[in-house]
Amino acid sequence: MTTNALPQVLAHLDEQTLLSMYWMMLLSRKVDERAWALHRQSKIAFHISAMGQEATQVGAAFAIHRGVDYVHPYYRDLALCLAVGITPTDFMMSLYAKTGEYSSNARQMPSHFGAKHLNIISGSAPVATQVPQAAGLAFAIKYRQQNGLVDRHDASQPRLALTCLGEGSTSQGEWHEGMNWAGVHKLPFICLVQNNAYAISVPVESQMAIANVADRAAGYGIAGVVVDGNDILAVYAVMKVAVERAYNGDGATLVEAKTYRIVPHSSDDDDRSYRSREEVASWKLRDPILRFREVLMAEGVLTTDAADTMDRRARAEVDAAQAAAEAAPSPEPEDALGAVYAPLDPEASPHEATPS
Ligand SMILES: Cc1ncc(C[n+]2csc(CCOP(=O)(O)OP(=O)(O)O)c2C)c(N)n1
Ligand SMILES: [Mg+2]
Repeated sequence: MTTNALPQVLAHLDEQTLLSMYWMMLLSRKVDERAWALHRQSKIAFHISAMGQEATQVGAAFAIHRGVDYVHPYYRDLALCLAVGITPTDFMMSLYAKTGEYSSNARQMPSHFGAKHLNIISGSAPVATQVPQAAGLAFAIKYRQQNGLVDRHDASQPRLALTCLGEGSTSQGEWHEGMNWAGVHKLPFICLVQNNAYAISVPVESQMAIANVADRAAGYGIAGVVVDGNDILAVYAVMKVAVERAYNGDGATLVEAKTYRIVPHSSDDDDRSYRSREEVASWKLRDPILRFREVLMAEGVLTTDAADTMDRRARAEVDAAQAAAEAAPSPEPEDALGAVYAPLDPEASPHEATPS
């Protein structure tokens, strides 16, 4: 899908929503840029980036019912998770591993997003393990709705599970198991593959013998679609169709967003060893944020002044988030000996248990 979908999608989205989408992409980029700088200043130990993939992630987030649908993200989903409700301060607290950090009280590595109040499920480091877990969640959603089981939310409310991973991770067995399960049980499930052309140093051509990950959808009996992942409105449109399919009980969708990460794999990678500077530069020209900015300006939704103001606001938010994280206390060494997970209330039902 290309920007041919533009008039239709624009008609669907009011100006405020379009500006919110732009804001989320911008905020994610500013948080991301600061994280790289903090790493190079030796203030934080590690960062893994969403830069270049903001259109895919924010487009997807705006298509789902945020906070109600389950999201089982992967490590690169900074923009997706910010759009769902994680704050820049939350993320900075993870980078600095400070006491009170939102996802695990600083026990997880940063970018292992997990927030119960937002229905963001915490993942583990082995790639693709989130896929069968998310398919299992989708199975639970369907089972509980079919059996009228009362949930935290109204059981009659349509709901789905969304998971994300990179194209390289679709070589893992877990991915196939999860996709097959979603197909067999016709689950309210969306798998968003963010195809950024590399799995660390391994180019996609060395990863698979076919052109599109989405072509495999037929093998699982589910819908598959390829979309330009640098075009936020195209991603939003494709995701909306997938969301409606899930809500209507018509089964799962495999969405493949073709995109590119414009920075190294992580703060510990040197991408000069496996890709040319010319290639990276050519993709920077297709930066999804600049592209969306041009669309919004052409449509009269955004002016240069308004864009500059948003830029300054995003920087100020990042400054405040960094200051808050730096001011927060670090864990005591003996905290490492405590419980890995928050203690659960033994009186609560398995579905209602909340950390005490
Ligand atoms: C099972 C497993 N094998 C290897 C790794 C190391 N690893 C971390 S990220 C990554 C590359 C994944 O590439 P891709 O799925 O394309 O996602 P991208 O990072 O490009 O977004 C690898 C090999 C891992 N975390 N888990
Ligand atoms: Mg990749």
